[in-house]
Amino acid sequence: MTAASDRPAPVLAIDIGGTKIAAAEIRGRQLIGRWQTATPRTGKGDDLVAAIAGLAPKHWVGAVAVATTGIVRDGALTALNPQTLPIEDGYPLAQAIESVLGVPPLVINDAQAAAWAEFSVGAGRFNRNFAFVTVSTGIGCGLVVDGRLLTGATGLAGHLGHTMAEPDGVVCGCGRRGCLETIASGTALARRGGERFGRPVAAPELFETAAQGERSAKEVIAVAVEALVNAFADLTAAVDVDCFAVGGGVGLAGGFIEALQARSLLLPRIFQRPIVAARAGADAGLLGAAMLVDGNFHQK
Ligand code: BMX
Ligand code: ZN
Repeated sequence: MTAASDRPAPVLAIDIGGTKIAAAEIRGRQLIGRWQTATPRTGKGDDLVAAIAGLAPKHWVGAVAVATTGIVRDGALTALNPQTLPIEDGYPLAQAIESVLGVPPLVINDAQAAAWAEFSVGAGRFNRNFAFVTVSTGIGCGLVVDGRLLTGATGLAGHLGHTMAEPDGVVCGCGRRGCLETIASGTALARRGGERFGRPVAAPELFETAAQGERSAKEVIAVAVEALVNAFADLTAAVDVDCFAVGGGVGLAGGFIEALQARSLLLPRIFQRPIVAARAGADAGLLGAAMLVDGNFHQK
């Protein structure tokens, strides 16, 4: 038996998304407590931090690790797509969290954190060059190249959702036109489905309707699948990815990964890579952030 004092101190992990903030106490790889609240979408970083302070356990934790949607640079958070999370540019998140929790946190992008969990204990554990792609409200991506997580000098590394998919497409929240996120995210599928159906359609309904054989629902999904597969091929050409793991509510919807796999077989062989389901679960961001702080990951 291990004495309590021999066990590693728990890490308080926090995951800030556009709709919810989750917090968990993590010891080793085990979640030993988990709490959740709605994300205050006020545009004020201080309101996010107040919500986090309300969620956090009041007892001592060894370290604090934060995964968040958006670009993280030197502990400061900026929304690339403010429609996903409205916040002031360069909000000093690490500093604000330290002032309420008393511990300087590690702060990292949510998809980058989840990629690290997938790479370490999930679908990417047998690869050295690996991409985790979450297709949810937005499209997030984290890249591991030669065993190292890429965050990028300005935190932008892996933002595959903001690569060009449709030159004449709609303007994305990031300011570019025709980003992948405007075609293949859950938000985009709902918008494009709604345009076809003439009424609001949520992504799950679009999938159900497509499964029943409805043509326009199938077309909307097929366009998203094609755009994603082409983005995967571009990323493979750029950094020679060994394997793609796909997660997120849309990514893990019935038949979606199979559709990506089938479409990728139409690519020239050199660009084809295995596409598999993510395995680290919905809490991969929390887990990955905790693992990074435990492993003394340093961002410059
Ligand atoms: C957006 C961007 C990414 C994020 C991705 C997935 C913002 C606020 N977020 O592309 O940083 O990783 O969404 O985020 O610009 P999710 O909240 O949809 O999982
Ligand atoms: Zn964009």
